[in-house]
Amino acid sequence: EHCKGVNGLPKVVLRESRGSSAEVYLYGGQVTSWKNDHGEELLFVSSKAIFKLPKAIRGGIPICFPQFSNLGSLEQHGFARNRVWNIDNDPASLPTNSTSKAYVDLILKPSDEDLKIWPHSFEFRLRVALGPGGDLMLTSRIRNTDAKPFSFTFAYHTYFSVSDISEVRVEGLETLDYLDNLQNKGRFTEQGDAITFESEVDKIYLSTPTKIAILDHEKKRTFVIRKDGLPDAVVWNPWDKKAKAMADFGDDEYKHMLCVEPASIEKPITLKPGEEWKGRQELSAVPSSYCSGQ
Ligand code: TA6
Repeated sequence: EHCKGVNGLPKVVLRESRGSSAEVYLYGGQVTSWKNDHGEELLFVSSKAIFKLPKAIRGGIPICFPQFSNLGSLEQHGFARNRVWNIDNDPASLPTNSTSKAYVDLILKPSDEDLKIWPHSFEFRLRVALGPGGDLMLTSRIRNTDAKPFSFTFAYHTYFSVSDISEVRVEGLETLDYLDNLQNKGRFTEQGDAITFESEVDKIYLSTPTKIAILDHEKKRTFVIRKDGLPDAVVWNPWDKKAKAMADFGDDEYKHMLCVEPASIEKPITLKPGEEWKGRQELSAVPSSYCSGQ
């Protein structure tokens, strides 16, 4: 269903037969809600989020393209999340092999202004789909429609809603190397057991597995991320000081969110003319018997 959201911004609401739902704003192609079949909201969006171009919406799943963070000359996280996308009515452009009926295809192409700051023409097709069990699937297909190669970095900057960050564990990143944004992007190696959170974290884990789990003790719930074409994963929580410094983020909200972001950062993706790259993330939320301190 195509309708109007905050500030009259166009959005699409997806509903799956068993009751799960998702909302995608055409603004930024950004998912801002993913609810399970009990109507529980699984993504974090700040109560102070600004739904007004050109600011990115604080929460949900901002798409970082063609540049992650400040790793280049563009604005922070690139311009894709600050542009209005269109609904892609040319289904022929994407295989309809998706099992779910509840999906929307969006497309972004560079404007003349965009080409001035990033002189590469591309077609970015995003499919957001709800699976039969309420899983949320994002598939990005980026095609080089230019006459010369280009390279880019990419992330699904996913904000998960958690009950209490001090009782959350992340499994799947143990012993991996990471670049620490809080230590001049220096390279370190992660400890041998699950990651827990006591202070600000901003790490780019390298060559990560397909599956990463986020365990929420209080909710007895585990988020499972399955990814494809995205070798890295960013883990970010601003904690109290950085939270206070963000106008579009409540002072205490860091306690109830965690970003785990499937990404391709360490090795930028290069596309020759006509080539297409595909990057997928599939999110599920399953009951888990995790008890903290295990
Ligand atoms: O993903 C982590 C990060 O790069 C942090 O360094 C922090 O800047 C965060 O993204 C949020 O960036 P934003 O531009 O959305 O405020």
